[in-house]
Amino acid sequence: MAAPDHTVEAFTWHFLHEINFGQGVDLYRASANDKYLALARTVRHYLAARWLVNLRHQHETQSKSVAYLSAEFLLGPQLENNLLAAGLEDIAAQSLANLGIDIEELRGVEVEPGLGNGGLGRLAACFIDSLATLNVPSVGYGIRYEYGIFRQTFVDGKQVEKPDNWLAMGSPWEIAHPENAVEVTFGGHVEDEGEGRRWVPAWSVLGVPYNYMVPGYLNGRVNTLRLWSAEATKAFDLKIFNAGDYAQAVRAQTFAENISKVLYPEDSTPQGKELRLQQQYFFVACSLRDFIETVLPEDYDLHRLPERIVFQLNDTHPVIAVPELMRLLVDERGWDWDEAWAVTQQVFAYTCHTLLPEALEVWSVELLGRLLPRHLEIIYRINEEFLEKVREAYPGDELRVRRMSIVAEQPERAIRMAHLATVAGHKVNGVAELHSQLLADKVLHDFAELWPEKFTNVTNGVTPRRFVRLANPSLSGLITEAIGDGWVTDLEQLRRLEPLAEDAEFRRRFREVKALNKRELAETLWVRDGLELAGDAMVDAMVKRLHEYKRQSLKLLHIVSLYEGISSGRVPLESVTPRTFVFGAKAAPGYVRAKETIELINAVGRTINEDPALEGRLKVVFPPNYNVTLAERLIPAADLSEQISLAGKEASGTGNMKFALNGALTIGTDDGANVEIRQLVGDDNFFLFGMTEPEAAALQSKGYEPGEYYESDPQLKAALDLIASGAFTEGDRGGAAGSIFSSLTERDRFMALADFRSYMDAQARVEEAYADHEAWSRSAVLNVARSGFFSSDRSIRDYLDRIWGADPVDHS
Ligand code: 26W
Repeated sequence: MAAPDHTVEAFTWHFLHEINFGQGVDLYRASANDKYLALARTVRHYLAARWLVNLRHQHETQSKSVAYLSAEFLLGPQLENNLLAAGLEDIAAQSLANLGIDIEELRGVEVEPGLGNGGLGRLAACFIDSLATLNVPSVGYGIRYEYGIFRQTFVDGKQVEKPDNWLAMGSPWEIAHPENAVEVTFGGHVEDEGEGRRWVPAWSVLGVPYNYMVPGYLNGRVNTLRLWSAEATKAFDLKIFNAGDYAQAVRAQTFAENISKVLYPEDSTPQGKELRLQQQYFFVACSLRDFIETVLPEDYDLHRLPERIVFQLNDTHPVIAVPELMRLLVDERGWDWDEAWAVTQQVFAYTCHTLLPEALEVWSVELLGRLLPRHLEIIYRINEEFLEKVREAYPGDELRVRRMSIVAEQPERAIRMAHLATVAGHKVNGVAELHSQLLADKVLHDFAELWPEKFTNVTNGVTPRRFVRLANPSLSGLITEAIGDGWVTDLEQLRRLEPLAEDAEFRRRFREVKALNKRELAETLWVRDGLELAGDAMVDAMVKRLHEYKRQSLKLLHIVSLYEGISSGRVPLESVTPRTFVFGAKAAPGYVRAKETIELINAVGRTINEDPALEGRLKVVFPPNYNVTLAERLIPAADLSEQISLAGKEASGTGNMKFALNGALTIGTDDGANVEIRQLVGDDNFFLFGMTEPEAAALQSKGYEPGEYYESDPQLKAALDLIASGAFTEGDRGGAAGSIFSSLTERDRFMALADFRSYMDAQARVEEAYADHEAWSRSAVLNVARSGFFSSDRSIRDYLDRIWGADPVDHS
């Protein structure tokens, strides 16, 4: 079935067909949602034809593909991206305009699938976009949460979470295939069977696949994202119902569906909840069975599995896939252990996304043994065989054996999922050079010493389609006019803009673009949240999850110190650069300190925004519910990008890359990918401050006394005392103000006070630099020109070269 013609007429025919026969309405009576769903399905028609061709070709050629296993995919709004990838933007706009419909309006109808928390989930979305654009046959496997990341609202400045019922209005980009449902079992016990073992599970659920198209950019490739939804094997027990116990009759159903009901909103501290482990095993078991039994030919010899697939583990969340594959090969296919282990090691690779010890998942043996008794046995065997090798390599070094063991004894017997992933994966990578170095030197040092060749780095990237071409059409136009549009799929071509940084006219037009984006952001924030943005002020943006290591508190100290300086008359108002501080941040619902920080930011913001003495020179704007849709509006309007985490804590960061590519200058520490951004854009075009990782580590081990910094720096003391005084919290010295004051002056785990002075000095350099618009925009243009490296296309090419080893690029 050929794709519809790329003409306004054909598009219109399909759209009206969907309005009448898809939505069952006449156009004149169609709701905005009807029109949006009809438009989405029309675009789907164009992509589906290619999808089928790809799937058929892949089946025929038996080509190797990449499976990206991730518990999160933060996809963002789909309509625009699919219109762009299919080359239908103008045709669609014209077709709808002919029918008196403004496509911009329909864009606003879409609810983005918030199936992720932050960096890790968004990276997965950028990666599947690049895999398709690079023509790599690949499939993303994940969970179709019925409720995504919570909707954040502010009540009196406090975060209040609302359920994200994103499917309520229908989801036109997915196609369900209940006929391919997979049964997944849990619980029960294990018994001997011949010389093998047999798992006798206690209960099961059905995994129903929902397929999403992942189109490459104008290359005719459409890959698949397969998200699993849990359903009851026995939906409804009529006998129990007829016996009158209605609730019991549907209990099995609700119990099963709970598994894919909601995304866990934590992004750093696992709660060790049983349902979370059920979610992880559920989507992994569905995905392995799906690939082996539906993608591979019937009688495929799994000894050759590594020729057909590599499973990339997106952090430890899917690592239960390792004992699952061993179980499928040994228990179900009767292989002996070693041949199964050899194949398992070849097909798995592990990407670590964190440095925080508390973010490394460990599952108690009690829970794992109860939910997945056979998998626990297999993990024990993997560990025994592994520790034997450790003892061979380091005879008598039992301390090392205990350190490296996959099974932790203290504080309780538990499975270290990062150790399991490192032992099983044929490659382990960090997500920025500094991060990968710290993984090898510290977090996984013993393993890097034992297997140095196993450890590598792949610095993160972002897709230029969504985060430049779509998010910043005016900048894209300016770039394409100057160097053509090859940059969209070859971002290093941006380098050709370098000479234009010296061109005053280009710089003027560049500033015009930034000003236009600011006006559009102001419009968006006004309509979305009733928030006012001063059109001509510097936009200083800090948008990321709320976490103490990211140090939103340090940003707050800068703002409070500026305010204290002005209110105390120490700083003449006219000397302060008009600046709008824009925040975007969700806090994990159980993370009290993070929620207090949000509350205090809003309290300080209200005080500053309502203080007439400031004449609007300083403003704090904190739109609720920061998500991909808002990021696309906000990032192109920013002048200054805040990347101020304590060195050695942010694995990479990807927001930092998006800001640099959209012509914002970075103020940041030498942490994560900031280091590589600074190296590429040049020291003169980056506001570096703060301790390096070794300096921070040295201060930590020497013994860090935040109180000393509080006492010795009058500006810092004044700012902290102002917070503690209750000046921003209607005189309330307790609550958020009190606890943040004491946590910073007594513990300050992420050393915000130690970096305060250096940060303030860097901010003074920012003010000075911003006063020279020509110099600032020259730097901004150089940031764009020199950030091509941070394309997720380059990251995927690195994975192909360094980890996946093969060149599964499909040249069809
Ligand atoms: C609750 C368990 C948990 C623990 C860690 C959930 C999610 C995580 C993620 C690994 C946290 C995360 O998103 N890490 C971020 O990953 C990005 C993509 O590589 C990096 O750019 C960020 O630096 C890192 O914080």
